[in-house]
Amino acid sequence: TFELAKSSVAPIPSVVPSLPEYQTVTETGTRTLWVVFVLMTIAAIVFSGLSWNIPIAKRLYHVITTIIVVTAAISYFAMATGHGIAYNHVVERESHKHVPDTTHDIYRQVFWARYVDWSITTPLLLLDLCLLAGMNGGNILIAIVADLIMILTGLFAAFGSEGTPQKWGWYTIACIAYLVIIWQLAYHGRATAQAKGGKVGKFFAAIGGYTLVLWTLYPIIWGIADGSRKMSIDEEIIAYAVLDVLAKGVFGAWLLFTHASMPESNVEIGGFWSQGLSGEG
Ligand code: RET
Repeated sequence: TFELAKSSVAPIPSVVPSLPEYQTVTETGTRTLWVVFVLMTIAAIVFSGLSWNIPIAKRLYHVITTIIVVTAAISYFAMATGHGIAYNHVVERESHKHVPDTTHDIYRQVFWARYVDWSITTPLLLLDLCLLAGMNGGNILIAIVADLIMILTGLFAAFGSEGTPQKWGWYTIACIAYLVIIWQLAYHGRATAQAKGGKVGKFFAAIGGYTLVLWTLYPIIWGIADGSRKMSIDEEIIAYAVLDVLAKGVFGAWLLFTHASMPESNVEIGGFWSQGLSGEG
């Protein structure tokens, strides 16, 4: 019987499978998410307050910019309370000399609530800039659709499997869409803004350049954090938090305060935008 028991013991595997690794948010990340929630809420109150003394027909930038920070506040509330987060299963291959290849399971959190936020807020940020430049409807539509393609293919990239074309394939498609946006703003936007006159041309070049620099940091952070997993979840949260405050809060304040002292930046409201508004200004 002793012999029987001995032979029924499973052989010890030559390669011990390693335990899965979970890459998750910690207290630092959660605290950061709450801070941004508060900042965006304050921005929403300030931006809507700024429209108080402004005739309804001239509030378009205020309306757009307030929706942007309200959306961000909602998305940060979701993420801070643990909503809008899913795990991406990454199978990492480890090859060592003299040892057979082993695989290592990694489960990394993807904050998909960001992409919901971005798919609402980035088209609106672009709308702010396109209206400031006085771009035509066709070019505005191209910029906004390219933006939606960029964000949604970026979401697919975030859930892409490594070792397949999914992750970096989607990332490449998103980057091409981003180039379309840059083309619309830097080429068509700049030209129409300059045609509108000195002040608007200069302001558009300044706020457009600021936007270009900030927006370009998003795919860089994405590549280091989500793409290559060289940043912890907390570091990723902090990087995006800083960028979001600059790209939404500081951008919005700059736009609304400058607009207040620059009548040339008024949107020439026509067609359906002004239905029922004439005479209220
Ligand atoms: C992703 C990954 C795929 C490649 C590219 C990206 C670009 C994202 C951008 C986001 C901008 C967000 C803003 C948020 C609001 O504050 C989706 C990261 C190109 C440009 C401005």
